[in-house]
Amino acid sequence: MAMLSSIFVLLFLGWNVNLVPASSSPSKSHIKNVVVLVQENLSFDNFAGGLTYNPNIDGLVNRHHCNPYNISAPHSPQVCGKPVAKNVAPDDPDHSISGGNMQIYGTYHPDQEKPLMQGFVSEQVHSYEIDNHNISRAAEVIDYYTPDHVPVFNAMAENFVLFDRWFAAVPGPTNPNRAYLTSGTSHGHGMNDNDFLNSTLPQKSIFEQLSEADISWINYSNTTGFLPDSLFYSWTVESGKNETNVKPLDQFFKDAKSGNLPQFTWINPECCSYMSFHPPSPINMGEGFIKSIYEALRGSPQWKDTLFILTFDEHGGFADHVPPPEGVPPGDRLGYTERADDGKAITFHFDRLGMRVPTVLMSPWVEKGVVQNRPTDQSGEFTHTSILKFLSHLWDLDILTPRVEWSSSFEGLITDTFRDDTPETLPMPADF
Ligand SMILES: *[C@@H]1O[C@H](CO)[C@@H](O)[C@H](O)[C@H]1NC(C)=O
Ligand SMILES: *[C@@H]1O[C@H](CO)[C@@H](O)[C@H](O)[C@H]1NC(C)=O
Ligand SMILES: *[C@@H]1O[C@H](CO)[C@@H](O)[C@H](O)[C@H]1NC(C)=O
Ligand SMILES: *[C@@H]1O[C@H](CO)[C@@H](O)[C@H](O)[C@H]1NC(C)=O
Ligand SMILES: *[C@@H]1O[C@H](CO)[C@@H](O)[C@H](O)[C@H]1NC(C)=O
Ligand SMILES: *[C@@H]1O[C@H](CO)[C@@H](O)[C@H](O)[C@H]1NC(C)=O
Ligand SMILES: CC(=O)N[C@H]1CO[C@H](CO)[C@@H](O)[C@@H]1O
Repeated sequence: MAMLSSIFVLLFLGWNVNLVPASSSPSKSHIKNVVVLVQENLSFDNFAGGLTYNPNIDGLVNRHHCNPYNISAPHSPQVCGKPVAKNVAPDDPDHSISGGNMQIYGTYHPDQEKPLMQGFVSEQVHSYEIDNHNISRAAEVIDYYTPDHVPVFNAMAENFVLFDRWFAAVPGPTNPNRAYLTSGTSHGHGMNDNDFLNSTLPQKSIFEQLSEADISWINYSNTTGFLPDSLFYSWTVESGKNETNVKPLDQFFKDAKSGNLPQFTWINPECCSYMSFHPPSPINMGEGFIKSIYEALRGSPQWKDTLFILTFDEHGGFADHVPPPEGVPPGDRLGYTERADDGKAITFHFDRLGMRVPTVLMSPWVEKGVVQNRPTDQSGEFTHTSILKFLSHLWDLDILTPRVEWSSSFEGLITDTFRDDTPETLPMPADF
């Protein structure tokens, strides 16, 4: 016991475990431009769980994370994560809300179950009807990458701030998470339904708030099958901003180069076949994409005022070992019902967060090599709506929803010291 606690103290003192100071208003003015890129569908353990530059990272390097092959069978073989994830994941895992229930709780209909994170493999076996002895195929949902697989992301994390306890907003798919990211609620949507395709979400978004406050924004988009996130909202179309404030991605590179990025840049990646990381996008093409965005910002005359936030919309069905927080305030009172694969209905009240996803803050105004776990001076957690909380403080905007209010801001991680050692270029993506 005594030995354990001294190990803990050593770990705690010896590494960059950051304490977020409560008040940091003088730092705010250093950031004039905020750039957000939300990539697709990978969990923290899958993408970042193999990073080794700081042993404090809450990943898989010092942990054996296993799931039973069949969670309903008493003596099922265990399937354990190994650092052998493939460049192209062949079987896109289930990431519906009901599938997420199975992954977290081991049942589609959680009641009093503990979130043991034991159902990822079983759900994968079920989704793909994987032959009863094909452990290596089933393991793809729990396998992970090493720094050699993801050198670009590794360099971003190592040079800036990595969050290892940042949760998606919804334990479900892309668009409900993207709606939480941009408006603090999905307005009762739990799947990628048609309302996301015809701009019918009625709630106030960050884009509307920024326009009201006369703060410039552009949604640069490379999407094909999905609308850019700003176009989820009816306001964006009714105000005519769909004509003026949604631009193709190529324009981002021109605007970065000429120093003409707006105060708020929102980037939608292509989805889902080459640059977004979404299966079957190759990991190394996604790495090439995030490298190109970083290097465009780093080379921009605006870099000195810029905060670049990279996150992932949701876990994409890939395994993680940290249970998502429960009992969290929803964005509003609207619930969502879907039918699980067993044919029975489940209703979700948006009162739990989604799985952990990798998130990095990059700026000349953040410290190098910080690994940020849970917030230490505030209640709440770091989650997608932490971005809205931060922006509300940065630009004096109203808090959009109770979920935003509950979320922790990260403005304490913005320092008063300008760094001139931020890398101009990042490594080349891996060939694997
Ligand atoms: C899992 O185990 C249960 C209970 O033994 C069994 O009914 C079910 O068919 C098994 N599922 C698979 C995919 O083998
Ligand atoms: C297991 O699945 C892989 C595809 O991921 C396949 O190539 C292999 O032949 C399968 N092995 C068995 C024993 O079925
Ligand atoms: C990742 O999630 C989406 C929605 O969750 C799902 O259709 C697909 O399996 C994945 N891609 C996208 C775009 O959502
Ligand atoms: C939204 O689009 C779907 C097709 O994607 C269509 O069936 C539906 O009528 C549309 N709804 C509105 C309000 O335009
Ligand atoms: C996506 O971006 C790439 C690189 O800038 C470009 O070549 C491609 O045309 C874009 N596609 C769309 C649909 O915007
Ligand atoms: C913007 O929305 C209006 C109203 O629906 C539509 O007429 C117009 O074509 C849209 N513009 C673009 C560029 O999508
Ligand atoms: C209004 C506008 O510029 N829309 C563009 C948004 O970006 C996509 C590419 O993702 C273009 O196809 C649209 O024309």
